Amino acid sequence: MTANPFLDIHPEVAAALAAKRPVVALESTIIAHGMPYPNNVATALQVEAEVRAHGAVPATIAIVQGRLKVGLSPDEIEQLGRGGRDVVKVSRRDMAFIVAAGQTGATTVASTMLIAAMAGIRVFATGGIGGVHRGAAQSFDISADLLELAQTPVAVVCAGIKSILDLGLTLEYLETHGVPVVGYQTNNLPAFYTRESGFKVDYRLDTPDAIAGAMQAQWAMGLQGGMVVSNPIPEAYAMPRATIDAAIEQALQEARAQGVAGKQSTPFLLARVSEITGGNSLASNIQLVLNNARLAAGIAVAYQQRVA
Ligand code: PSU
Ligand code: MN
Repeated sequence: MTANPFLDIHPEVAAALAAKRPVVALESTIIAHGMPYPNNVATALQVEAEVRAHGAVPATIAIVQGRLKVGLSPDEIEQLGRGGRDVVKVSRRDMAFIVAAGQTGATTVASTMLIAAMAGIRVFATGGIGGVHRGAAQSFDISADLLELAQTPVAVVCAGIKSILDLGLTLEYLETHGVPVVGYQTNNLPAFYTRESGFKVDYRLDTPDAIAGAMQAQWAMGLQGGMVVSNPIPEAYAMPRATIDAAIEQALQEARAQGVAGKQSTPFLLARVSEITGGNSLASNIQLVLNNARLAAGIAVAYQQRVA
């Protein structure tokens, strides 16, 4: 790989990568835009601890003063969390401009994957990925996360696809672009707060090593994209489908009424759903991210054993 003049890999992460030890990438839009302060900061630190407890080194990714940071200090996480919605949300198309201006930004799944791949990290844990929005036939609102999954070799562990999105269209889009959707110990596509969505995954795999085996095969034969690893929320934290569906309907209606579009649309919907459902959804959100961090660490460990 050619040296990237904008990449700053934290010494601990760099040492792990050099020694071929497992590393898990983590995103920062979930910190700045996905949860309220101070829960966002506490959760981000807990997620890092969970990755460590399961044998991998965490690398939380963001852009800080124009640098692509792979691995943040607790102070940097605090800044992103405190900044909240004032922090710029950076997807692939925004990266060059934020870097050139020396600004700070929170990275989405798309830009986190991209920066992880630049650093040589293959496994990434988050809460939910972006997708095809409801009404996309009119709005054309399709997350850049999906096209990143089509071209960047990182496995993204998530709790499925939040039903603010059109799950059926998201699956069709992923299929078109050659992105596999794996279910961890399930045939059902989870929908973030719920363990089932009514849709199926493409492949059920029951162990971290089986997932690592698919990753190894995909990349060893030169296929370029990533994969979605969907991990259902633990039963004890799953939410009643009706509660979530009602909140999502209300949030979608408000978004339409206010003409919310473009990059504002996902953060608006996420914030409104969490405000409408209150503390319950926050607790669920935190638990599913921790659950994904554990699985991602297990996959990273298994993958490194295979490629070592
Ligand atoms: N979905 C969630 N929680 C999130 C996001 C999506 O359930 O925090 C964030 C992720 O950072 C994701 C981004 O990459 O929103 C997608 O935004 P957009 O739809 O504008 O691409
Ligand atoms: Mn969008």
